[in-house]
Amino acid sequence: MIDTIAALSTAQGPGAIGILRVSGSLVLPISLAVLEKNGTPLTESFIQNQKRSAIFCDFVEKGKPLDQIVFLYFPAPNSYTGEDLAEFHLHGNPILLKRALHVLLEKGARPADKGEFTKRAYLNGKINLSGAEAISRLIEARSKYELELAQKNVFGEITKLSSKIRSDLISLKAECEAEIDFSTEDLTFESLEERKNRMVALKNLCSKLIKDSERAESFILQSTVVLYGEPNTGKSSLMNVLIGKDRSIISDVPGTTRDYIAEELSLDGIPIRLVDTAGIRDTNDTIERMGIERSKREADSANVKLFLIDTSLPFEKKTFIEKHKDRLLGSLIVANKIDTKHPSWQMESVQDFKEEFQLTISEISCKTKQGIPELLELLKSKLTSKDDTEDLVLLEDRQRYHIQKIESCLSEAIQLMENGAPAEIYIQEINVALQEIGQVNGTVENEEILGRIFSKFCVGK
Ligand SMILES: Nc1nc2c(ncn2[C@@H]2O[C@H](COP(=O)(O)OP(=O)(O)OP(=O)(O)O)[C@@H](O)[C@H]2O)c(=O)[nH]1
Ligand SMILES: [Mg+2]
Repeated sequence: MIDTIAALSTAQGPGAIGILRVSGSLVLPISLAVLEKNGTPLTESFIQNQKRSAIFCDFVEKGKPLDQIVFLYFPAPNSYTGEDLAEFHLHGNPILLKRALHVLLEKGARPADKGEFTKRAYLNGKINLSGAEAISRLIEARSKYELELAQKNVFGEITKLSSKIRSDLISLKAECEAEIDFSTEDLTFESLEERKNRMVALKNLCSKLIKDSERAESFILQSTVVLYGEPNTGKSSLMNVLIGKDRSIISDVPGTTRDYIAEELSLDGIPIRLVDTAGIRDTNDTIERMGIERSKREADSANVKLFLIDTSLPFEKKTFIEKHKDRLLGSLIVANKIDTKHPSWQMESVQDFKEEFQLTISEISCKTKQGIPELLELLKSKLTSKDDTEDLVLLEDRQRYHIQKIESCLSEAIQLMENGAPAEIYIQEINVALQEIGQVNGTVENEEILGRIFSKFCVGK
C-alpha cells in the first residue's frame, strides 16, 4: 500500500485550466468518489477501459457538481511516478482548485511534499537522478539560455556523458584486473603508456566538463554588461535609465564618472550586472587614469559591451574607425542623443562599416527614451545568444562534486603510474571513481540526500 499524494501541478493563480494530480494506491477509489457523468457515478470498469484517455465528466462534492472536467487515469506502472496516477483538469480558478483539492484530501489523499511526484518517479525507476534534476531546472529556468541547457539535460546529455566516463573506467579497470590476475609478461612499455594516455584523456574530459559547467553557470547566474565609450557620451545617463533610478552622477563635464559603478538588475528574468565606466580618454589626472584602467578591465571581461557614441557631435567615420578599431569588432554600438543628432550622423552612411565590423547599432536618446525598448530587446538577445556557449553542459552542484572526485582519482592514478606503482595500487583509485560515477545518474538511496535534492522542486512536480 503506497500512500496517496495530491497537489496542484499547474501554476498558482487563475488560468484556463488547472491540473490536480494524485498518485498512489488510492487513486482509483478517490476518483470514483468524486466523479460523475450525467448525474451517475463513474464505475471502475468504465475508468479502466478508458485508461490514458480523456474522460469528460463532472467533479462532485457530496453529490454537488463543482466543475466540468477532463479526467485522465494512468494505471501503474505506465505513469509519471510509476504508480497509479490521475490528473483532474479543472477550470483554472484558484478558489475552485483549492476546494477540489480539499475534496481529494478528504477522500484519502495527503498533500504532496515538494518534488514528491518526481521523487517517486526516481524511486520507481522511471527516471534517473540527473533526469529529475534536469526537470527541476527546466521548470525553474529564468532565461532562454538556461532553458536550453536544461533541455539538453532532460534529453540525457549528462546521462550520455556519464555513461561514456563509466564505460572508459570499466575498461581501464578490466585491463588492470587482467594484469593483476594473469601474467604481465606481455605487457610492453607501449601498452602501459597507452593506458596512461587514456587515463589522461578521461581526466581531461572531466576537467573540461567542470570548467564548461562553471562557465555555463556564470552565464546563468549573472552576465556582465558594460557601458563604455568616450567621456560625455551618456553612459551614466543610460545606466540610470536602465536601472530606473539616479545611481550615477550625470553632468556635461567630461570625466564625471571616475571609477566604474556596478548595479545588479534583472532583465526579463536574466540576472545582469550593469557596469557604468569612466569615459575613456587621454588624461594627465592620475586618479582618472586609474579609473580608466579599471574600467577597461571591466569591459574586457564583460559578456556584452555597449559602446556609446554621442551623435550630437560631428561624426567622421574614418577618424572614428581609426580611433576605435581595436574595440569595434562585434560590438553593440549605442548611438545616443538622437534627439539632438548632428546632421553628419546618418544610419545609412555607416551601413558599410556596420557590416565590416559586424556591428549592431542601436539609436537611442536617454533624454526622450526613444529606442530604449529596442535596445533592451537587442541586449536580451545578445545575452541569450548561443555563440560560443553552444557546447556547454550544465552540471548541478551535486553532479559536479562527483565529477571532481573522479578527476582527482584519475590524477592520483596517473601520478602513481608515473612513479612506477603496480596496477594493484592504482586500481583502487579507479574503483573509487566508478563508485562516484554511479552517483551521478543515481544509485543514491540515502533518504536525507534525496530529501535535499527533491526539496528544491516545487509542490505538484
Ligand atoms: N540631449 C541629450 N543629452 C543627453 C542624452 N544623454 C545624456 N545627455 C547629456 O550628456 C551629458 C553627459 O552625460 P553623462 O551620462 O554624464 O555621460 P557619461 O558618458 O557618463 O560621461 P563621463 O562620466 O564623463 O564619461 C549630460 O549633460 C547629459 O544630460 C540624450 O539622450 N540627449
Ligand atoms: Mg559617467
